[in-house]
Amino acid sequence: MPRYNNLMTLDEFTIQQLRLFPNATGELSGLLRGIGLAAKQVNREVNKAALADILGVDGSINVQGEVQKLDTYANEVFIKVLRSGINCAGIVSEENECMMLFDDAKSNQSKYVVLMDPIDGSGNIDINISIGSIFSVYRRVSELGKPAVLEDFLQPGIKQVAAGYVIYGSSTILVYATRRGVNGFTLDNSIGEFYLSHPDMRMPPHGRFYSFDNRYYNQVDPKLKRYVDFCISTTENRKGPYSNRYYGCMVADIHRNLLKGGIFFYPQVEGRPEGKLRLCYECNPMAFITEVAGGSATNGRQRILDIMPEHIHQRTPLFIGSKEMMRDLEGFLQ
Ligand code: AHM
Ligand code: MG
Repeated sequence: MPRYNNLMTLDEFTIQQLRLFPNATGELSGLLRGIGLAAKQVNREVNKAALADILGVDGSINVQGEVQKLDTYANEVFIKVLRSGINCAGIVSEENECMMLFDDAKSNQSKYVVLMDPIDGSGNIDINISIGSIFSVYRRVSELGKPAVLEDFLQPGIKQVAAGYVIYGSSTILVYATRRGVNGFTLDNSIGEFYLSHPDMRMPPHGRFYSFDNRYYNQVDPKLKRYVDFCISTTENRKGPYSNRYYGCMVADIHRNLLKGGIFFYPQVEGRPEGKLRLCYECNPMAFITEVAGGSATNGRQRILDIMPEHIHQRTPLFIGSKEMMRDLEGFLQ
């Protein structure tokens, strides 16, 4: 008998969580089930990408620039699954300039909206290196029964009800956080189920990895340069320099740091005064997961989760990771 016969599926886990709240409606469980289903479909295409002619660019441009075929495919899959369910009033996606409202009687009754980056690390698709999907769930502030409004999506990250990511790596893992904790589920491809494999994830307070694209070293604030110098030096209370790991996929870098401890940063650089990463569907969900797991995340001056977003595709510098490493960094940035 497989030893994981006793393990819980994603569905069983969310339903178990539901039982803890007598007034819960099951909407969040339904939403997570939908996201899990979309992730499995994306995973299937990722696994046969070269065979399914899904590598390369699709010819269109999104708010970031060139779009890969898999970006488009994943975006369509997540939209279809969320639209056909009854637990989501609308979405914001990196791939669509405007919010998308599911304006039908059932969807207008649902209390949640979702923001997502269907594929994070798109540059890795063609070279068979880890990529991810990121999602963020908010309770609407607008009246139920009517279509969602922009304000439902423009809430500070601290208001997230749940946030998560999927990493399509050597195995496919879905990690999601609520205020109660962070849990990871590994996809068993043979039966197409996510099983709880990483219960109650806690980020080590210190680690040995720093993730930063060194090509920007000469473009960043001198204070941050000194921190990078610190990362690669030997100090009294630390045996040796940190290892540099930068996958070009924030999900993969932060997933590793969550498990092993580490720090990731994408600061402001020349020509990118606000950095590259998007506040609402990249930084906020990763900051929420990291904080619930015991780490922290800032833009260099302010906690990411406290930023009041002004527009849905807003960018922000991001510094995120293990608590003690973030404390060291903040000492340099002061
Ligand atoms: P994407 O959503 O278009 O893939 O962009 C986000 C990605 C992050 O995952 C990654 O950390 C960063 O862009 C890499 O950018 P760069 O090549 O500038 O280092
Ligand atoms: Mg993307």
